[in-house]
Amino acid sequence: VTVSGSDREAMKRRAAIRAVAEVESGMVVGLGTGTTAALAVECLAERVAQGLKIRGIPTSEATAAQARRLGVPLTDFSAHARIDLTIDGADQVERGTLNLVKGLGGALLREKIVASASARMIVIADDSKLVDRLGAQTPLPVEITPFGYPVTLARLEEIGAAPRLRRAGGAPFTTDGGNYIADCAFAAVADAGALEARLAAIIGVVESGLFVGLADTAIIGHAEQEEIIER
Ligand code: A5P
Repeated sequence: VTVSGSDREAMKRRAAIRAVAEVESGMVVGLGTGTTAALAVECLAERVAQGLKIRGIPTSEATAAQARRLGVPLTDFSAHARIDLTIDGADQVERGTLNLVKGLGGALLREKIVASASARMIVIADDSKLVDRLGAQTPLPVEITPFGYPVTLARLEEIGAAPRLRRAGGAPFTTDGGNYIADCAFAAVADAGALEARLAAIIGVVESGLFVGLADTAIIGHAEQEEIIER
């Protein structure tokens, strides 16, 4: 069965609409990054135009720009240290645990800080992202410092990560935080928590795109309906 781009878009939108229905007036809302999260920001903007009173904390400059354009009020961690609800996409969602791979969009560091500061995180995705076991479907993005990056890539290689420095038009891709991304190939990830700890222990690694125990709810858009999975 082939799924057209517009079908996939409809699945993402279905998940986004359902997630935004969870937002209540007075909330501080974490705003994710990527094409799916952008649909949630669109839905949220519609509700704000109808009188919903919220403030958003964006996970990227791109999302901040979208929110400003659509009239979603923004705040930051110096004004609000806690987020009530974050809605974000993912590259892989593991069915049993709701552990995630994130970062193909390059925003994993801010996304992880926002998710970790949230009372609740809802991950939204079309059903191509739902997997039984995190693994080789996509690379695992790892944010690394530009300084000494060849050393850090070699250390990633030592733990079997098969890293590739992400590039954009010839030069290394640079994150909002001014760092680089190593896209790491892994086979099936048996113990996401252990792998996350191994990656975090490498000097030069800023953060990995493994999100372990951060998502509380997954809303998966299928062709005909949405599926809600609680952790
Ligand atoms: C951004 O850094 C990523 O973590 C995104 O959440 C992820 O790439 C999903 O993006 P799409 O919704 O565009 O697939």
